[in-house]
Amino acid sequence: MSSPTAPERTLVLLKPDAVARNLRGEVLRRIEGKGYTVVEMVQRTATRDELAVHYAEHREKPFYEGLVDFMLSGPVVALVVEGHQVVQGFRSLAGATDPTKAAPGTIRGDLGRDWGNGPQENIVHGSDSVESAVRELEIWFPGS
Ligand code: IDP
Ligand code: MG
Repeated sequence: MSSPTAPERTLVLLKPDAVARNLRGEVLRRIEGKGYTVVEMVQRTATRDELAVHYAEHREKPFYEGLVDFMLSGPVVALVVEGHQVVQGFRSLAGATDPTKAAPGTIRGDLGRDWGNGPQENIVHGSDSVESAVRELEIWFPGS
């Protein structure tokens, strides 16, 4: 028998494409419909400095500059989402990175597409591990 687990928190970002296309409500509906709890939510434009920290693992990738410019192209909505196994659970809701390949039924599969920039505009960010979530939440919601 498995032992009880503590709830987790993850960072979700509604990227500038989701905000520009008025998909906030649709994405929130899926998160809340799944049963997770939105415990913090703010809409604002990111800074280049915080994106450099947030996307540090991608700094050497060929798509890095384009990704940062896209993330600065308009406001994002940052969410703290809570629930048991929410880190993995939200990644599952979000679907594969490339919205062209993401399965129908997922956020990226249903709402995202290629607009000529490859997999860049894919609606949402979700932390990829509990450790990443702790690190990323401190960037977007310091001290919370
Ligand atoms: P993830 O968001 O599914 O964790 P990562 O590999 O961590 O995917 O990439 C971070 C973000 O960088 C993606 O969500 C997407 O917006 C963008 N991205 C990833 N791969 C590419 C690429 O090959 N070209 C353009 N943008 C990319
Ligand atoms: Mg990632």
